Amino acid sequence: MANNNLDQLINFYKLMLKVRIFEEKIDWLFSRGLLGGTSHMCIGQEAVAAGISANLNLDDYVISSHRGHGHLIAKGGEVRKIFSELMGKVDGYCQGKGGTQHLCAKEIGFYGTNGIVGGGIPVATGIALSIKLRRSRQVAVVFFGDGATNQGTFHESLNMASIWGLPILFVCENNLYGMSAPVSKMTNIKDLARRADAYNIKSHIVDGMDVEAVFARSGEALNYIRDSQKPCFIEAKTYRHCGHSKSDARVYRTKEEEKCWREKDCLDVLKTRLISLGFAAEQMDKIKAETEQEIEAAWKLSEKSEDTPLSLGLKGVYKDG
Ligand SMILES: Cc1ncc(C[n+]2csc(CCOP(=O)(O)OP(=O)(O)O)c2C)c(N)n1
Ligand SMILES: [Mg+2]
Repeated sequence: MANNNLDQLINFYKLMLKVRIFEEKIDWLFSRGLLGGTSHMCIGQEAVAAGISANLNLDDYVISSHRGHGHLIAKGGEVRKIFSELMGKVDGYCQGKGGTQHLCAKEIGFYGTNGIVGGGIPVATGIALSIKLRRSRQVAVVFFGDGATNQGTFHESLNMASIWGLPILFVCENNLYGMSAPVSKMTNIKDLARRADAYNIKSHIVDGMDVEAVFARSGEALNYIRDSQKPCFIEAKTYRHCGHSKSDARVYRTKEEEKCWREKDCLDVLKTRLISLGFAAEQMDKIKAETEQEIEAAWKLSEKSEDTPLSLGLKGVYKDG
């Protein structure tokens, strides 16, 4: 991205902040017992969804994982409808019947968060096959974690995408852990992008804390996919600052490690960049205050909306996982 593309950077800042403040609100609601069940936050990983989605058209497809609020908001999802879904309200994306792990918004090309680790990968591969059969220039983008690359679905899908030449971008958000299991103990390779080599799929490794780098690399990858009708793979090195899900004391990692990644936080990296380009800190504070108001207003609206019949959201029947 050209250094002077300030508007694009400001848009990234607004979007990433929106995702973060939305999830902080969810966290707060859980802590007050105002929201039941569980949720998987992407706090720390916002730059991956933001950078990639900025290269997508409305009719391109995004298929997500269990950690999908950021993917949906970046594809144009409405915060009010996500709140409503989590609250078990009729105004939610799935009329309040699905919750956080079954968010779906076909009208904006978002084909679902997914509670099954690796479950979205074959769905995305099927969608990519349909794109190919329809001879359109759309692409399917699927987000999944490091843990998902040990699932059979991952390997089967990469193989099919490669032999059939499917227009799909596989995005591995390597946040170093699958629940409490460090990636270094779960695989014997340093870079998960190497797994794409086994299927002769082109791959890139990108700093997932740097939205500009994610945007540039994924733009290149998506052009390659649209032009060559071949799949591509991105490994984004990232980190979730929060626990795996609602109740996680994070005993499997050190405070020093967490601090080290906090210092590389994607929003802070972007703020520093904006300041270096002459964007005033006061302007950023103003954007933050406006975003907080926007999230609060969305929450209030969804709170007022009607409970869906058979609503599970508020009753907290889901267990952590
Ligand atoms: C097939 C399957 N196995 C196990 C689980 C339980 N589970 C939920 S999330 C998770 C860890 C996934 O790790 P990763 O793919 O790295 O994604 P991250 O949570 O780090 O975003 C596990 C094991 C599940 N939901 N589905
Ligand atoms: Mg992980």
